[in-house]
Amino acid sequence: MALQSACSLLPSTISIQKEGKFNASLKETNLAGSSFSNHLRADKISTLLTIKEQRRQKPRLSTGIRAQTVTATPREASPERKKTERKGTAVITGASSGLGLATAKALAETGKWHVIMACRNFLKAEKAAKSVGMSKEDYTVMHLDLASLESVKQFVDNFRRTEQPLDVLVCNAAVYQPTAKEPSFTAEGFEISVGTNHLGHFLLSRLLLDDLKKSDYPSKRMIIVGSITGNTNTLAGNVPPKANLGDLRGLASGLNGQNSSMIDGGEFDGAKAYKDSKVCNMLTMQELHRRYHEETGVTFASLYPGCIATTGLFREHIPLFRLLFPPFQKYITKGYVSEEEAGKRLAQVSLQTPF
Ligand code: NDP
Ligand code: PMR
Repeated sequence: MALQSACSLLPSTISIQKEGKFNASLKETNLAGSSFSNHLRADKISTLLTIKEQRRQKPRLSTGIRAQTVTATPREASPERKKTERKGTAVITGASSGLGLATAKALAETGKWHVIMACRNFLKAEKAAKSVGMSKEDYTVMHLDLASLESVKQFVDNFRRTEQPLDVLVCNAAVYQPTAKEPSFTAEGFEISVGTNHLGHFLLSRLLLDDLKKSDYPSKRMIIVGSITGNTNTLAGNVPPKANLGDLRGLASGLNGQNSSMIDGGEFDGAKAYKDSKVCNMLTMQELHRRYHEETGVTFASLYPGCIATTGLFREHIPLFRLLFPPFQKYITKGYVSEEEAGKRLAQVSLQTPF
């Protein structure tokens, strides 16, 4: 059952298998390239950068955004061409802290968006929204636990019951377990990092695609948060353990710890599982765009927001890491970005509008 759902949920990653070994060599790009491995290039997945597109249209856009798989085509009407009066509705997963919260705030502050904060901890999300000064009418908290596919389905049902349109979906939530010695598992028994970050979002994206398709908003978007650490052609991506999906044998065997809990079938490594999950996130958006953009008018993209070294993502890392990581990123790699700035970047990419 678990294997069946893993396979049926993963057309994009399974399709990579037929191309042979996939080494997660996503190109990290700075407002530029967006190609994946040569295998995928051979598969004729061609992408253009939305941000590039945006810069053509709106030269004032920040140049600091790094993106892996942002795509755009002429089919998407620009906000200038097609105006709509109603407020847009954006769902953001994991909006209870860090980047998700900063993005929710940035969207709400435009006055043009209602944000559905899709969170596993209702109270924490409510408190977080209040703490950043979001007004009640600009957001709704709805329960979503991405570590349970049942909860994902329930969330979609609940969202549909509200009868709101869906214009933008931001897949932001993630877990990172760099110090875990043993794997832990989602409700359906998948290793938790890939289960939450990839499989949970994969199901959510597939289900909500129908809702996005129905939206009459000028710019319909599905954005996922990627990471430079999944790109092995960058310095950051070469810090061990490197992302590597191998031939997907662990995924094919259920990712449930019986054979392996890693996608490539190897020994459990929490940091690698996270990086693998980010590769899957980025590939999913690229493949969804290739398959569904023409038919749905939805733009699918992924974004690396910069290194937000202060967020709760590193809560399970050793204390010394948490102490040294922010100054290391600020003063040595210069890859550091504040939560607020990263939130603005993600909001801009989600709306295709600089503000
Ligand atoms: P945070 O830990 O602050 O935020 C992660 C969010 O995900 C939290 O709101 C958390 O909820 C939520 N979450 C975790 N598990 C689940 C679950 N099972 N169901 C629903 N929500 C869940 O980290 P960041 O803000 O840094 O991370 C946001 C995104 O940015 C992630 O996708 C991460 O991979 C990406 N990213 C981060 C970088 C960085 O430097 N920080 C760099 C590159 C990418 P709760 O509040 O309940 O814990
Ligand atoms: Mg990395 C150019 C340099 C660069 C950038 C932009 C990052 C981003 N990192 C860089 C370099 C290095 N890092 C180097 C040279 C080292 C060895 C000292 C290093 C180490 C390191 C560790 C141990 N870096 C890390 C970790 C983590 O645990 C973080 C991680 O991989 O989380 C998955 C991380 C990160 N470095 C980054 C970014 C953005 C992260 C967090 C990635 C994410 O949240 O997705």
